[in-house]
Amino acid sequence: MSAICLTASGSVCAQSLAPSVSKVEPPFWWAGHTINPVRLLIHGANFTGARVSSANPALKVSNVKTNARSTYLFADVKIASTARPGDYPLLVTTDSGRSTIPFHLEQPLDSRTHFQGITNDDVIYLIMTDRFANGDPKNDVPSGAPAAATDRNNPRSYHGGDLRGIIAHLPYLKDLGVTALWLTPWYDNWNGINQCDHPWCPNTYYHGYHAIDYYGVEDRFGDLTTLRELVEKAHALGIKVIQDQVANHVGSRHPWVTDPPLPNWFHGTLSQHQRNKFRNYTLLSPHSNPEDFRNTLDGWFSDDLPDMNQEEPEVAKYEIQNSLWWIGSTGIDGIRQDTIQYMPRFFIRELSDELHRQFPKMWMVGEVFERDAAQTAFFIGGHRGWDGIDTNLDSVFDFSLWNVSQRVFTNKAPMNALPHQLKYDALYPDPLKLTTLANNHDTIRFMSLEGATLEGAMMHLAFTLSVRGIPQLYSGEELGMEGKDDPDNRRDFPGGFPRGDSPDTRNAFKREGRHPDEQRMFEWTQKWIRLRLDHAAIRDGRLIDLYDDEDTYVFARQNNTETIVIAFNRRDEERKIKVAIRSISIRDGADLKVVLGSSQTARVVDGQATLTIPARTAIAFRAN
Ligand SMILES: [Ca+2]
Ligand SMILES: [Ca+2]
Ligand SMILES: [Ca+2]
Repeated sequence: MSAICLTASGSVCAQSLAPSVSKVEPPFWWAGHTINPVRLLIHGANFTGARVSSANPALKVSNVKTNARSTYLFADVKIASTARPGDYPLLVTTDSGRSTIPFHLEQPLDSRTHFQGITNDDVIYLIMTDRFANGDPKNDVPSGAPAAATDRNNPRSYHGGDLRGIIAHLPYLKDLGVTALWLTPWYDNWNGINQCDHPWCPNTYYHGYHAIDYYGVEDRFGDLTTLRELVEKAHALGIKVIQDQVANHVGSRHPWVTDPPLPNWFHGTLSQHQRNKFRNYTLLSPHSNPEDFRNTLDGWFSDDLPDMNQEEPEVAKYEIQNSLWWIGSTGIDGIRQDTIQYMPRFFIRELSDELHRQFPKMWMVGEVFERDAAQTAFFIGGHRGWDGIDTNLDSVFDFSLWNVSQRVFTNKAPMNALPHQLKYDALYPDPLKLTTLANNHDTIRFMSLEGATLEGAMMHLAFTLSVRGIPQLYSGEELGMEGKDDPDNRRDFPGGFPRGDSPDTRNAFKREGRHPDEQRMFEWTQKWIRLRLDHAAIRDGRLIDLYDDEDTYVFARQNNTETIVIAFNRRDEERKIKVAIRSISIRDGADLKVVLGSSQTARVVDGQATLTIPARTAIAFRAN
């Protein structure tokens, strides 16, 4: 935006001296918000000695600060609780002139239909927006972007998927049965083609993890209006939306990198910073030396991911407001917080607390990508760590159980490695709160693991959907899609890209477009989701181990009204397994009837039931 600069006497001032405003963050806020005053970060020029005022008495400005280069202005804006939605421009004045700071207040979204949080009643489905469906070819190559950055034949290029494509396929997701969508970051990323000396270059930021604008929607994906439409239409179908937020770092093309709001905005600079050595254990251990500990917190995730300095209160404030702004302006229900362990624990707590203060049901899951449950447990909320901090974080992904399940169902570990892993639930204040992932966009797809079979993939999925926790699936796994390491694990969803140079020849969003194995996997996924949604015992009941050996695992999910018994057999032949069902208070004469799979009813006799479990499958029984 541009503004005419006038001197105090009313004449047009010299542009080089007068203040000018190019960006206001956040661009709007709400009256009656728990964060009040809101702190604005205003980008522009010539802010030396700036004074900021509001013509409207409903807003009061204080605590104004400029950076040394006079390119950034910080200002607190206190909003009267009675202020109506509308435009509330502020005025920045220096001895050389004045300029307008655009700002407005919005009507808050209805908290009865937005900000619902994620619970054990949900099944989360991860979508990588660029790779799911292209609903709007007009945004495939934004103006000024190199044409070569969009190329479906290059796994590191943009492929054209967008928010409109997700909206178009909401009925598919509803039919599958998932109740929440986690979308990879929709912050605006740089549109160009990145060159570097690493094997992953040239590349683009199609994945969205290199923000250049924390308040912008990626122009290849859509805009804020489309995003709001997506949330509303998803909600209308009973599907929640989870935003992927990245407070740990921004992209190296962010304007802050050459012109930071404060000298300590980042940990280091583009030319002078530590690279993260990923000695992640130092974040957990009480015995770490400060140098290694700080490197893991402050080191850059890669040379093109500048690390935000949350120890600077202005940075922490900016990021917390940004997180709340996205929730308030779109009505989303949850947050997946990227690389959360590389941020100070006090900041995780502050962010969690502020989210819940404004949106009591809000839910945030942190990515602590560790196969060691002690490390993931350290970051979940509900208990204090040795450092005295309770992060109050709602959930973490259960990478350790995911890892064991993949090994078990590709025959690299015995079946009873599952209950042996689950014993570490003792480390969590409430294991039901874990997010149990089947896979994600950073991991090899199940069908591309060594030793993978379709039956193995089916058992892995059934396990993820029936064990304790909030299950999270990755788009494409419901078709048994293949894909090795990044970016191969981010192949396009077949049928999402029906136009362009190399249009899809089939549409796997529809039954007739799926191969027989894909259809088998799809129906299986649908059934296990349905089973979970139909039985509260699977969603939030106790998990009780009933039987385990090398090839078989049987457990119950039990609440006060029902008991569901889930049995896995990975052998090539049917097994008959005697289970001490009395131990879960199921009386003699009761029947264990099959509710998913094919087997026969098992009658409880002398406190025991003999379950018939067919070869290489999972089966679910209901007691009574
Ligand atoms: Ca597109
Ligand atoms: Ca962009
Ligand atoms: Ca960090």
